Amino acid sequence: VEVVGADTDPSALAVVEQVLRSAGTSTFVKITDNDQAAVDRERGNGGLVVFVGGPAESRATALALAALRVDGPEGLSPGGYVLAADRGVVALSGVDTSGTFYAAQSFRQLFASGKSRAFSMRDWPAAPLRGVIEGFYGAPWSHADRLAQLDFYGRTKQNMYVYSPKDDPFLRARWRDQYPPDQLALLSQLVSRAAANHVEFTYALSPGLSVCYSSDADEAALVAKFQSLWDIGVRSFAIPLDDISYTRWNCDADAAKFGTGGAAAGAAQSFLLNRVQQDFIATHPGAERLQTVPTEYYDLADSPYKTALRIQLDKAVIVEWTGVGVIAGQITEKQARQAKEVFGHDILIWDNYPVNDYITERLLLGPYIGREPGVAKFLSGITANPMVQAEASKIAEFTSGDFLWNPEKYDPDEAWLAAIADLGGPAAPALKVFAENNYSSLLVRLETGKPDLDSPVLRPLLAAFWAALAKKDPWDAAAKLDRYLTSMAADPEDLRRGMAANPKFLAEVGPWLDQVGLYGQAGGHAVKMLLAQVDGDGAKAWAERGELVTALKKAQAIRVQTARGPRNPSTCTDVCVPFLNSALATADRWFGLPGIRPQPTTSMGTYTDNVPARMVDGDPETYYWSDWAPRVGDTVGVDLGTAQRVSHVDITMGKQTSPNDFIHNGVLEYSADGERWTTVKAVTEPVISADLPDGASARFVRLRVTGAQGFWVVVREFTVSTPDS
Ligand code: LOG
Repeated sequence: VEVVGADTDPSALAVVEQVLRSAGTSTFVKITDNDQAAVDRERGNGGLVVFVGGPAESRATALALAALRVDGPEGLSPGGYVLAADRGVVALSGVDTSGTFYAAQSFRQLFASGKSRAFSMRDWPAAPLRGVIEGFYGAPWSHADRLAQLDFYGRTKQNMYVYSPKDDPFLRARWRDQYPPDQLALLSQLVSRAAANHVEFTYALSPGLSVCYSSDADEAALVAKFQSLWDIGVRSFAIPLDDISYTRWNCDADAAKFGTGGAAAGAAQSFLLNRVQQDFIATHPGAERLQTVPTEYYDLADSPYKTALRIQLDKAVIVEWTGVGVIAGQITEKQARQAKEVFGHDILIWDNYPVNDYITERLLLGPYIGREPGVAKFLSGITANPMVQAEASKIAEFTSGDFLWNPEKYDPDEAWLAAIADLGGPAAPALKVFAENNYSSLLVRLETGKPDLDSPVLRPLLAAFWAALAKKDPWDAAAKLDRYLTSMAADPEDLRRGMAANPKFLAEVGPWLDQVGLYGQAGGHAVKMLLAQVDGDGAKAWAERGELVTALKKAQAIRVQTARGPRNPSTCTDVCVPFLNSALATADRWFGLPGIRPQPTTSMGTYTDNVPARMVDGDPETYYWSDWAPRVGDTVGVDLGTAQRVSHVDITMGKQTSPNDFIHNGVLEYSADGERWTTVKAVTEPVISADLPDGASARFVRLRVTGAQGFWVVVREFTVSTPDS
């Protein structure tokens, strides 16, 4: 039985009703709280009676709470609620309608856990603004993605979504243009869905690429655009000014009015924002506070620009800040307090996690870490900038949402497991294996001061295996390792079967999933190959070696299309490929095969998919291609894994269609430890063949650039020979 007030939040009721109906044990009855006779009758029937509504929504709920001797939610911060149950009565009461909605979400969670003791809880969020900013570069989320996200925010008690995809033309490139009606209709659906989930939909317009700050026409265009969104129900607005130039004006009028330099830019931006504040926000009762992202959003150093904002920008405007660094490894309470001071405004954090637009070959599926509790408590809140992959972003979003609600009690590992369970459902074990191998990020654990590395479960298993192998007793360790590698190998099938109800997720992660499977397969063969050698079974070891190489090649041939071009996905980063290479090197020594399996090294970037691995693949047709002309000091070379005797180096650079793409002025050098280098000779030609001194021992061999050049660098092969090869 559900007892509701005339003003009880409909979204809260929908959640409660879904829970009660899905329980399916008895019939569901809904009665209004002014029908006291019905309430008494139903209570007499002995069924479960659920009262829903805060003090302003339902009088009966307040009476039910009083009967349970539980205080109401009065005085809790916004979004707070009381949830109590005893002897067949449950009462859900929010300090506001959002609070009642969150009480319903907690009711859902507790009901699912099956616990039925009497209890009462008082719960409220630490951070006022908790949510997500769709603020990345690359393909914007789809409409269906966004609807699913908004429902997800409601379920995880997050209350903010900022609509700010960088590559939506109507937000940046063509910001002045009004939306065509069909697009406005879609936005209108998002706004309603946000409201149903108690999520504030913030519309963010980024005029900075072409705006004339002093222009009346541009201000009018901004306000007109905002008005068109106001008309479909948007009540929260932002004007982000990140990733634009502030040393170059878009119009002469700005130069004349504001002058030049950082202070002028701060003055110009304040001028425009203040006008929008006065002409739009202040004239629209019910509008939320205006938000902006300053052009200097990534540090705490005071500057003429920040000084101008601090003094001239209307205090009502909320300023977003990414922490120290665009991707802040850690954000401390002290930094949060400094940000408030140096920007002189209330601060909302734009947190660049799990965004992957700067590393499109990676998925960031690890937990949210590295932010001190004070960051959530003393600022306006946090919006996390997610990945292009919307469904896959939910893992990190679940954890940041958890942090924002109760940062003092936040445990990233526990939150992460809950996130995996929430997204994976019955397939949670398979999702866990997948996420474990897409785990590392640039964020830094508060407790250890270190970033999480990838593959946290596989890594120790590998270390134990190598140690056991060295002692010639690898069997136990091998069995444990093999079990995990088998779960990786089975992951593509397990996850595709187990999460078939979420085809969007599977489509997003497909190439990464296939790679995890292939690394699992290759790893299994590596273990069997090494064990066969311990057993003295050369034929079996050789067969396993073949399978290993085949799986590894397949893994490295996978391509995913990204906004930065085709990429080979990077899963199990810095763990799987080094393991497989070491296994091959170990095996090949046993086989008495010549050659060393070197790892490529370079300080330069990669042009499209011409990855460094291609200069050590033995195939002169493929090559590594740098994505810029080298600077003095840039290097390219190989890492042999361990220091060993080396005798000769062959390097082929340039290619037919780019014959000048080689290092025109460099030195060839080698080192045993990567610290102290021995020069072999200066080089100026694309093809190099050099003997190394007798007795030379090296782990690293490289070319170091000694003169500036305009040409990029192609390295087809970089080969190091040992005396016995
Ligand atoms: C952009 C953002 C992008 C992110 C990560 C902000 C305020 N702006 O460097 O759109 O997703 O970095 O690449 C950014 O972070 N600029």
